[in-house]
Amino acid sequence: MNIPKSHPRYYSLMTRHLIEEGYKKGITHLQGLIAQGRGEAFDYLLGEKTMSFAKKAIKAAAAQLLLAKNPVISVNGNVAVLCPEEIGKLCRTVNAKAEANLFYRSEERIGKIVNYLKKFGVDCLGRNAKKKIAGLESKRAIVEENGIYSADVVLVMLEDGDRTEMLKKAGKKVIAIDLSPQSRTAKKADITIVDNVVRALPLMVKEAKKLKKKNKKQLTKIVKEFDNKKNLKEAVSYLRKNI
Ligand code: PTJ
Repeated sequence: MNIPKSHPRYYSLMTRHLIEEGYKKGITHLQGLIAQGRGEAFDYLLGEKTMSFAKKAIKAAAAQLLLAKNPVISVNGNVAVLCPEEIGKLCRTVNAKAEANLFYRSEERIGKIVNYLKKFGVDCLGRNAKKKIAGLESKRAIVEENGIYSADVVLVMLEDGDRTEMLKKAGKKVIAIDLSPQSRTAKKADITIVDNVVRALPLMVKEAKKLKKKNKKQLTKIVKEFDNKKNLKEAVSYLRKNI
């Protein structure tokens, strides 16, 4: 469908079509369309803009990723089609791995995501997932030994559930991008970016490129000074005001 660029909600509509295409390609799960709608409702209240609380979290997240020894970007069916290029850029900037990890896991979908990301220069893990994250009942528990299993920092996007809690129990730092500041994932993560992945990821790449010039001490200070609870409160009160 041809959406005129002058449409006031052009970018939102284009995103919707990316998810639709993702579903037709067998990458995005049918439930991913519902998750997209849920996100859109929050994004509408945010004015479809990256707010100051998100910018603060993006800076802390970029610093945390640069400090990591084995950072991994977890990719689901929505994220794969929404921002494949930015996943590649972020992996290269912070020296991270990408791993396809799905709630509605099927080896067919994992393969499709890995092949799709290859077109964008991303060597995505996920096909050799033989390890399990302890305490997690869902198929998100199935991970690669060299990827999420041994990661010290994991970036999760667009999910609500108990994975963050279990990843933290396994000793990892978790960064989440979630339009809902009240989801379980948002509340449990160490750093939560309340923003749309399509805006947050490019900003994270930009921020990481800037922060690369800083030393370990300076990066640690940025992470330590960030207060996730306070930041989430700011996001909630902003959304309340906008209703
Ligand atoms: O691809 P799979 O098999 O792993 O399935 C993944 C889905 C997306 C179906 C699954 O993670 C899911 O159902 O997610 P939820 O529980 O609906 O949670 C999605 C969360 O992400 C909600 O809090 C939404 O507000 C938020 N969200 C939706 N779209 C975006 C988003 N956050 C950031 N950017 C978005 N574009």
